[in-house]
Amino acid sequence: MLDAATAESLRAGLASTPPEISSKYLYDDHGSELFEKITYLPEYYQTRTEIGILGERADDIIAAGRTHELVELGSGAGRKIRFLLEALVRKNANPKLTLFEINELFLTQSADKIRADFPQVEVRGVVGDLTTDMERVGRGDGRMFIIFGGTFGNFPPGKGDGFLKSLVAQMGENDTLLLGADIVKDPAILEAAYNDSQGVTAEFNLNTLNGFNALTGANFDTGNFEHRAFFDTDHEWIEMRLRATAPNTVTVPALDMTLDFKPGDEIRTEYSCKYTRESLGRRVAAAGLGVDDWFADADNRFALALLRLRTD
Ligand code: AVJ
Repeated sequence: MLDAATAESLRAGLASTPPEISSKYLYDDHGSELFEKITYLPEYYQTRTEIGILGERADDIIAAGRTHELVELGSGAGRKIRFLLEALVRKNANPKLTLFEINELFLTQSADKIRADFPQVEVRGVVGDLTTDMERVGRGDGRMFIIFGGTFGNFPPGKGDGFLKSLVAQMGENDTLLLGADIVKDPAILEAAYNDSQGVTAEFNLNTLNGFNALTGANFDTGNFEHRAFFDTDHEWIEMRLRATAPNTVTVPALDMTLDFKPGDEIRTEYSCKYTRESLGRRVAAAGLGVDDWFADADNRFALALLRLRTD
């Protein structure tokens, strides 16, 4: 059964214009596999660009942060943190790593692998949800909190500020936040990254409906919808939507709702915000953060922004 808070937020999403299903439902097991596949697509430059930056600049990033401890928020498959760990070990007598992750099994596996490969690093695992349990990481000094990838881009302005503030509440003046940011660029390049020629992103997007069905007992038929992704130049974000291709009615038992779709009706499934150094600065200012350093690739496609608490 659905808990009341989840049901309420699903209902509110569906009642908005256009109706919305949160992008977190993209990442069931199948969706996570599809996203992994996306990261290797020729059009999807983000992951390989970020890894390239880490490969070239890890030592500079650790030096700029004056970092003793890494705190990875939402530890992924662990490909990326290793570059920073290697740099930390080169610079530091007592290197530490905290992994903060919602999935306990995943956390234990990642932590064990890192302990085996980096015996000199003190590794700590913390189980929690980024949006509600941030205080579990506790306080420290010279910590670098890290959110890799374009994950932060999923929070359009106004959403995700609570999460940022709860993170800032754990940060001291010598701590930093390293935030992955996809850079605003030629819309053709951006749109190609979300409309790949192999159709993997389309399958990933449509899979939202399977996740939604599993969660709510709804009967969405993915055959009645098609993938759509476009760059909104005013807001500087990519939106993914699902567009009805045939008239259809969906019942949602857990929400006690019936949804009617005409051809052309759309559901929003994801925002992916794009930034410049300046626009990211404006975005995080309300949470009390400022951009202290900016590590971008030579083609200015992707950046790792180093943020600190603002002192002014
Ligand atoms: C995982 C949020 C970084 O926004 O680019 C990939 C998700 N969506 N293709 C992104 C995604 C469509 C991705 N993030």
